[in-house]
Order: sequence, then C-alpha cells, then structure tokens
Amino acid sequence: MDIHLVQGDITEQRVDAIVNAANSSLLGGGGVDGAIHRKGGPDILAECRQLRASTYGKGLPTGQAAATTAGRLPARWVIHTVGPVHSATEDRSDLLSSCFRESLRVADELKARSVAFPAVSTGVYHWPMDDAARIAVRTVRETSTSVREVRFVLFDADAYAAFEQAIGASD
Ligand code: AR6
Repeated sequence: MDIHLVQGDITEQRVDAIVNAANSSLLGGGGVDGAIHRKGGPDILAECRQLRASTYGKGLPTGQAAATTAGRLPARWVIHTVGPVHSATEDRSDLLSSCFRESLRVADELKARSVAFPAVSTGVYHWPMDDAARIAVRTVRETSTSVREVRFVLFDADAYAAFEQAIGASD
C-alpha cells in the first residue's frame, strides 16, 4: 500500500472514497462533515437518514464506519466514521484506531482502491495532532486491506508536518 500526504481540502480529492469525520447522528455538523455535506449536496444526507432508519437507529457508534455515495463530490463514496472525543483521563486510542481499520474494511467491501482520510478527531474532538497522526499511520500500516492508496489530507501545515513525522518514525 502507498501512503501519501496532501495539504488541502478532502472534498476535492479524486479518489474512490473519502472518509468523513462524522458524529454518531450522521446528520451533519461542522469541520470536515460540514464541508462534505455542503459541497456534496443533499443526496448524501438523504442516504445518511436511510442508514439511521435501516441500520443505526441509535446512531453510528464511535469507532465504526458506514458508507454512502458521494453526491456531487469527485469521489465515488463517502465513508462516515465517528472518532472519539479526546479525554485527558481515559485512553480512547483503540477507538481512534478502529475508525481507520473499520473505514478500510468498508472500503474493501466497496472494492475501493484509493481512500482519502482526514485527521479524524483532531478538530472539534480535540485529539492532539501528533498523537492522532501516529495512531492513524500505524493503524493503516497494520491493517490488512486491498486498498492500494491511502491519502491523508491535512488542512494546514502543522497537521502535514505531524503526519510527515509519524510516517518517518514508523518506517
Ligand atoms: N479537508 C480536510 N481537513 C479538514 C477539512 C477539510 N475540508 N475541514 C477541517 N479539516 P473535525 P473531529 C480538519 O472537527 O475532530 C463535526 O462537527 C480539521 O482542521 O472536522 O473528528 C462532526 O459533525 C481537523 O484537523 O472532526 C462531529 O460532530 C480535522 O479535519 C465533530 O465535528 C478534523 O476536524 C467531529 O470532530
């Protein structure tokens, strides 16, 4: 698997699937989630409502992932995952790791070969960027998957640097 870093906007990525840092309601929010629904149009939200009605009545649990199509976005699918809120008193890194593992599992079900991830949990959910980058890189490297390209799409230079360091450290 090739791992690439890009500084930019995940909604603009031309890959098979982009991953959304969603919340368990699947009904939208700010950050990446807001941008995906805004640019992708109403079809994504309609499919999210269907997922809630059919499979996730109580919401998508933290650490899990579920897919919709991608509306007007250049990607074919959006894989929605729910990161954990960072806690100073409880180690929730298994849940953050699970977001990447489960997203790749769903990507395999879709037969997606290229997947773009944002830095899940590092915005509204306050996960420290360096630690999130280490967990993200380690997990995708350790996951057995048919995905050939993982692209981490980082919004700013500090996030990019954190992922660059994490990739170097776990080579
Ligand atoms: N492309 C790439 N990265 C982005 C983009 C973008 N368009 N926009 C923001 N980021 P966040 P979370 C970065 O808050 O922490 C939502 O309200 C951002 O700088 O989107 O998992 C959901 O509905 C940060 O580094 O996700 C949930 O309620 C990273 O993406 C909650 O926020 C993640 O920030 C999820 O919080």
